[in-house]
Amino acid sequence: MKIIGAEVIVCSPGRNFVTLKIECEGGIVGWGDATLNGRELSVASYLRDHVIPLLIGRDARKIEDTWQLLYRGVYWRRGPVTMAAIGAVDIALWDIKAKALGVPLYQLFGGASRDGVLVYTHATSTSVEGVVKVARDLMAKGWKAVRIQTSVPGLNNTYGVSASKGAYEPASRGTSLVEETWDSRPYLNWAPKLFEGVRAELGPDPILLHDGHHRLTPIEAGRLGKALEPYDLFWLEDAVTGELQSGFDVVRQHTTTPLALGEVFNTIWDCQHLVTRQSIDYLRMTPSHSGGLTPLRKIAAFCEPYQVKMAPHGPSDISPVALAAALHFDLAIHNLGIQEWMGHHDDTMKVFRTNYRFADGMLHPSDAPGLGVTFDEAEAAKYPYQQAYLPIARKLDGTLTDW
Ligand code: EZ4
Ligand code: CO
Repeated sequence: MKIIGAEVIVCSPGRNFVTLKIECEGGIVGWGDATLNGRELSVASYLRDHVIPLLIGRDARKIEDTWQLLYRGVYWRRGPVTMAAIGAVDIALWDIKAKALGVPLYQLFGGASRDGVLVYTHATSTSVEGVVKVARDLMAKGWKAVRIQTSVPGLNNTYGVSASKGAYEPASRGTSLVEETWDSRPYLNWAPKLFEGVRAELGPDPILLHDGHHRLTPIEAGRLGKALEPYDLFWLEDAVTGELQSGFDVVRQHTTTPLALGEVFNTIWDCQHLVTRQSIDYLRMTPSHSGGLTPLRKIAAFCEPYQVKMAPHGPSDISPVALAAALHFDLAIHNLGIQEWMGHHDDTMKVFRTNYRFADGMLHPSDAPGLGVTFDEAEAAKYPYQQAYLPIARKLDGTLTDW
């Protein structure tokens, strides 16, 4: 099963996506997702200029050896651009292998460990009343788990809240960077009141999550986790940046609120200390940004004895191809926590034809062979790439801080 062609397709149906198509002798096609929000073209170049020339003529069945070639065989390892590119190749090769064998991908990972994958989505608003209403509407549609984010009184324009109506979408088109403001004091005062208000309205049953988006210091995060304990969060995500791994040891000393981290990690080395020290509870690494399903399955196995559960990142900037890859992984591994599913723009869903299905708060990847997602190239051509950037954040005195 020789690889006879590979192509990178950049399109912008609602937002930018970088998609890899790999074609084999005999006509089987596999799809991979190489999207890196705000730096899309760098991954497209990495694939087109450096990776695809090495793929042509290789045996598509040799997934492990191809992964080692693209990771270990390059000398310059790791980093988001490299790992997103390798991830796209790896996902596409697993898609091809499962299609060649005529099975849904999860069957190659040991089969289903559960009936479906528990998913959470986002409820965002400017107020407690507003976010309660959004959460109630979601629960009426079957959702069992909801991430709660609101504006922070005293700060204009904060992560997680739409500037316009509709689903939250952080990237904005054009070259003028959106600036958000940040100050930990008003946030630390607000977050416990927010969750007190939400629990008072929604009661104890719904699974509630919250994302701090890397902005606190370890001691601030410890205080927040402690203050949120009465409201039974499923997790507090990205309380502190993951670069300071020992910072999570400090957070742990102060709170029993479960901690999630890792959406920006790309290799096992980013989480080694966190896992072995048991200083996080959920690891947010996802197949596309982590170099594919091959390394992510090894990372899940590494986490298992430490009782750290996998909870892949699933924002709208991860395409339906990588979401489907995550769902096959989630269904099969033993140590699954939860899967994020933010949903996609209607135009995105015209380009990516999916088979995954939602019922009772869970997603199932489908029993179609391979990933179960196809990419409509003619439709994609209607949505050319548009330059777009993620926002930046500044403190009240103008200092640039983590977004
Ligand atoms: O900010 O995917 O948990 N989800 C998130 C996302 C990230 C975006 C960045 O591209 O934190 O909203
Ligand atoms: Co996040």
